[in-house]
Amino acid sequence: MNFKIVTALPQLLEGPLNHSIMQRGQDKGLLQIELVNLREYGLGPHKQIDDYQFGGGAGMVMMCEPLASCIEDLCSKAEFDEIIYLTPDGEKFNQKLANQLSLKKNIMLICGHYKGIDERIREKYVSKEISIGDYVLSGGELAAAIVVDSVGRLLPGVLNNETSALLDSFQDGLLAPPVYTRPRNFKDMEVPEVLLSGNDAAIENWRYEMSLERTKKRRPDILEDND
Ligand code: 6GU
Repeated sequence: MNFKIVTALPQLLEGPLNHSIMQRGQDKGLLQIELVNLREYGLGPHKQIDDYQFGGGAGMVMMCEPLASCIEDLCSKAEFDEIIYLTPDGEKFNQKLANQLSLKKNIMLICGHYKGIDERIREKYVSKEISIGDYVLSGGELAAAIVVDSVGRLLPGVLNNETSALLDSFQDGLLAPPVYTRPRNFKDMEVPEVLLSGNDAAIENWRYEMSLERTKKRRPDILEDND
């Protein structure tokens, strides 16, 4: 799977996407993540990419021409299944959307800054708009990193143990159960006995009950969404 991430601040994305599981996915050739510096498509000697907004008001808007030439350049080299703009007014990102995106081959992500991008770019090129939650970030880069991480780890072979993604919180509509490792006793707190029993059926049942209880208590909204 290929991600092209259009950004004026590629440095913001170099760290999060080039370590750990995302790095392993890239090393194994299962995942390609390419950062595309929008500045290279900027106008004039200063490579301008933003300008004051029509109608007045504080904050700059990312201009049409640099974005359009960047997007058209990328589209001339590959066919994109989705061109996604990261924006707080987009569709709320969740595990279901991550699962859907993990089935695609080529995805372009566009990161906005300042007041956002010119509306005409959204109309002409963008196929999907995603928000990662009800709060405002300074730009789309951190949101793009979240989308790429959550989608990338779902690709077969990226995680060591493929079943582990299937047991994640949200993947089956429930939060994940609590987990424990050594020591068995930590500051007088014991690991639940059932986990030491060797009884796989009992362990599976306990984990399910804990998931259910935790979901009812913390996120009753996702239980309702399942029906
Ligand atoms: Cl995708 N972008 C920005 N700038 N802020 C956000 C967001 C995205 N999702 C939530 N807040």
